[in-house]
Amino acid sequence: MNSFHGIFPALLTPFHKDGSVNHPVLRQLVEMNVQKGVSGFYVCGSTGEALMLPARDRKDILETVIDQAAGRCKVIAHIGSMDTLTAEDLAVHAAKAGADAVSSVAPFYYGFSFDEIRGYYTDIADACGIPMVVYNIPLYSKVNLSEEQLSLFLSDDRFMGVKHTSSDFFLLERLSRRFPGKLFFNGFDEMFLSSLPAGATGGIGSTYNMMAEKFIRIHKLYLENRMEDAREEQRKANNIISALIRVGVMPGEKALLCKMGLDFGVCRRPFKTLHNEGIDMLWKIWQENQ
Ligand code: MN9
Repeated sequence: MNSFHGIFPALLTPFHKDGSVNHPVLRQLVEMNVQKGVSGFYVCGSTGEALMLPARDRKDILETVIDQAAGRCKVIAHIGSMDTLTAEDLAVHAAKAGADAVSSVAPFYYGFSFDEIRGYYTDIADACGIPMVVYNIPLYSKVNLSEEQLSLFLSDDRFMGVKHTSSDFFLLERLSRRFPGKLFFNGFDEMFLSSLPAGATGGIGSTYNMMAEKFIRIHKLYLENRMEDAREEQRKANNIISALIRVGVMPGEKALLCKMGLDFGVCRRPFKTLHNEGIDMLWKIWQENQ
């Protein structure tokens, strides 16, 4: 199996009460997941709250993850930023720090043209010299990249694949057929099993922080053609994901990790902090679906 195939937790970021990054807990999270057998980590993505973090914190987080992973799995650094210069600086740092690849959300907010978006990606790829994964997440970025636009990236050697955080499996099927050598990371964990026949080579997701073992199993069962067992495992994961969506995904994930003994703290404001009833409901559903 290609070593970039498989399950990549999109790492959450643990914070101290003052908002600084809790590096010892980040190491614990990385170690727990290496032990579970993940294929790698996606660092400083949406789930890591990275778009709300200063560049210095993002660099420090990446260095901690690379150091703790110690070559036992792949590391993809999300370096997406509001401007090309910052993204290039983060990407060059990522390459020097030893990341295996970089990834970026499309530049958003100003409604850039596709030429501007393409220039952003190629400038970063040229600056850092390591492979790029296009992070396609129209729900958050409001940038809808078409099949033809994504194909322009995928036919370029500097681009290794796409993180497909979209329920458009028609698009996933078209692209993965057309570019069989590239990587397609499913982005919505609740649809992981369904993404595999559509052409996904693995997944990058937030719920893998605390339940990577379920998704590693789903992937394995799928490859062994044991579909009913795979569906049963996805059903249990989805019971938990439904509960997470009810309380707020990232605050809920941090609450679960706290329950599991990792001192994760809470998400940065304006994310909310969960009430005890929400945490109790979540923990009950978590336990019922183990
Ligand atoms: O990293 C995450 N996507 C977003 C990927 O945050 C938009 C997913 O893991 C979701 O949090 C998860 C729950 O919807 O699938």
